Amino acid sequence: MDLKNLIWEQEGRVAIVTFSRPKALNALNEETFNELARVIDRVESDDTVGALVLTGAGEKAFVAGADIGELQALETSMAFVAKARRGQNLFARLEDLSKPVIAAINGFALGGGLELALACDIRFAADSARMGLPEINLGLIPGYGGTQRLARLIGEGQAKMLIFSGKPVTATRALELGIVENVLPAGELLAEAKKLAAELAEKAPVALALAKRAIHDGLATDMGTGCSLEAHCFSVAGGTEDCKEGMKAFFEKRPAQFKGR
Ligand code: CO8
Repeated sequence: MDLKNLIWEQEGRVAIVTFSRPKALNALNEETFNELARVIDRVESDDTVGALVLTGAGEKAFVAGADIGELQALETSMAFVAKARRGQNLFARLEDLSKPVIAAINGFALGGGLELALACDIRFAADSARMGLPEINLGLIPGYGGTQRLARLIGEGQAKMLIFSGKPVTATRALELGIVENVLPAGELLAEAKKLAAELAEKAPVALALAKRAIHDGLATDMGTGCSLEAHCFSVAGGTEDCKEGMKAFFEKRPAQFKGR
């Protein structure tokens, strides 16, 4: 792909996309958003991609937030709203991808950078990483879904601690809080994220997409409606060729060969 601020690589069925804007610690400017939109389209439509890993270039930052220079240039409240909605819509599309997305947080994930990671399915962090929502220190609040996703993920009180104080937390604390699923030595982070992505990319794609749908949409509703959605997704998975293959392979004591239908 022809990209300036992102690097696209593919290893087998895993796409690895690296945020790379070294002069601004990989901060998200409009150009990066446009490129991320193209990456999301590609991942959704490309059958050779089964999982996506997002990471940051260099050792210092995953993504240090929205580009503060661009925010400074906004003159009206409506311009702030438009920018927030654009980011929210893009991160919603990322979250909505039918394929698993893993954030490999290699350094600072601040503001929009943490909000980006929160829109991923699974977060691995380097032991040296720092995460936070420091917008309050700019006289702002998180605007790319952070107030909503963080509170849902770690609870209202802990989310308020992070958002009100603006203080970043260490990777170990992020693990305790449930912001990340795993903390690894920096040198092993990407390899471990890619390893998990490769494993997930071999699962039955329709079942994986349906599990993701049931979890996401279920969390947005009550238990009864969620269970009803689960039963529906379960029945769709049960009608796939991959389901027949999975059960046949079980009794034949061999690995299943999934085809995505
Ligand atoms: N935007 C633009 N440039 C940045 C950003 C950023 N978010 N972060 C770092 N940079 C630049 C610095 O200006 C600096 O540039 P230069 O070398 O030209 O001076 C370069 O990157 C290196 O940064 P530092 O010299 O500051 O490096 P340090 O090691 O001293 O500090 C930090 C590293 C702690 C990560 C520090 O750079 C920092 O605090 N960065 C800003 C973090 C931040 O506040 N992020 C939140 C931004 S706001 C946001 O994300 C809102 C999201 C919702 C928007 C909704 C739309 C309205």
